[in-house]
Amino acid sequence: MKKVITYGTFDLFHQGHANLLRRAKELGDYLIVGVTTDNFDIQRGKINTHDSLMTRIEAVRNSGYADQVILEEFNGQKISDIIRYNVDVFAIGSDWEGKFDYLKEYCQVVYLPRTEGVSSTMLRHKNPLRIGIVGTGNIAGRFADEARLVQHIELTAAYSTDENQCREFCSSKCIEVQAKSFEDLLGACDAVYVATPHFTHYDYVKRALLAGKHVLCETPFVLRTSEARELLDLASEKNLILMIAHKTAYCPAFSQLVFMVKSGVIGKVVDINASVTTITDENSEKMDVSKFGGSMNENACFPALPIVKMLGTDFRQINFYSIMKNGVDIYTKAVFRYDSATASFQVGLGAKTEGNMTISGTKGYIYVPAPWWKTDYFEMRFEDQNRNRKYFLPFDGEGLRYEIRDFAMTVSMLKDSVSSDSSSEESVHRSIITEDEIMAMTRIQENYINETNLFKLK
Ligand code: C2G
Repeated sequence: MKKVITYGTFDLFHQGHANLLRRAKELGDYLIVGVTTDNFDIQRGKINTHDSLMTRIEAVRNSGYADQVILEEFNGQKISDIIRYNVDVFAIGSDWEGKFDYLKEYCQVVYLPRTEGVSSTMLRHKNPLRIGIVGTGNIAGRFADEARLVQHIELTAAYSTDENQCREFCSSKCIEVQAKSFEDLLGACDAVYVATPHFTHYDYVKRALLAGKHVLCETPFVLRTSEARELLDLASEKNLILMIAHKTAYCPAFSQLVFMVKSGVIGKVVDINASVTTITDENSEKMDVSKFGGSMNENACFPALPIVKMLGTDFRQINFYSIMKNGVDIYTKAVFRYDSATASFQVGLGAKTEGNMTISGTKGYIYVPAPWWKTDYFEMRFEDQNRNRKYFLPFDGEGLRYEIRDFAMTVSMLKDSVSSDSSSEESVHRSIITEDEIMAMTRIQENYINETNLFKLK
């Protein structure tokens, strides 16, 4: 029996995929199809997949050409599969011409003609999510660059109160509409990315939601729990997505770390410590007391995330110890008391610490080296060092592509659920950062602003 193998993502399964599988099957008697896992696609830089792995497998099965479907999970697996399944022919589309010649040592390699005029990319481009950006500073620039890598979205407009900065932004990032007002911006998009100074977030987010736009809001979201509650309720009432652009939450390694801790690999968590410090120019707006500057307002949302994710939102007390200068905290240490755990973090704009994170448990601990908020690697450590493990996951570029992808996917899932069941009043969508977690993180900020258990040091 002549065995043929081929691989692919098979996203939004189309005629090109079907033709490829038919031609591959015609090369032998038995066809094995390797479908890429989401993790493998992320690792090889393909972050725009629309369909879930199960949907993609189903589509390959339904084509009727595959005798066996396997998963492709890592680089180099093709060699191992060819040997393991005793494969005679490796087939792939001609867009890969020459790329898999190294497999000729193991079997025959055939590049099959690619079907012109159809591709998953084209299908994904059909109805892109049109995003408008408000605030055109540094973070918006990084966002625009990374958004290019996520294919089912389009940056259609930008708005800033600084007209010159906005003009330059639109021209350098190839954004067509330089909106004259925020209302103009709302008219040119389906969703808004809010990247303005944090004390303006509440107002922009509220106006965007009232206009029926989905929102991705930079961190810190808002500084008052009443504002957070109102905006979350407004989004749910209007059946819109409101997501926080906390890049750490969406990066693959951080998610894996959280799931591992929750599954009990280090036992019960007894303590978490994390720090984020950046030495900042004293004249920067980030140090301006009238603009809610300072280390806590600027940076606390980063270490607050792992604490509320892994210890929960029910902290009993937080003590803050701040070193002040010109009315803002240049360094703050926060110490949390939970019913049966402690946590602490250090944030600074005028002092530097090691930016690592340690999660301590009753069986072992997890260590994430600096900068832990851009997690791509962590270690699980035990008393018996033979059990220690290192985990490496992708974190490409600025890491914003993961949150942008998640936002686009969440909005598209919401749209799908609404169109498939127009009678349902509220559609189901999941969010990586839950409402409770958003409220708890805002409560931490609010406690600080209210000076609850705040000890100001000289
Ligand atoms: N294909 C085709 N015609 C198209 C589109 C795709 O013949 N119009 C072929 C591709 O050449 C590939 C297969 O369909 O052989 C699956 O394509 P993708 O889903 O885009 O997967 P790809 O990223 O090419 O994965 O390990 C993974 C493989 O290396 C290839």
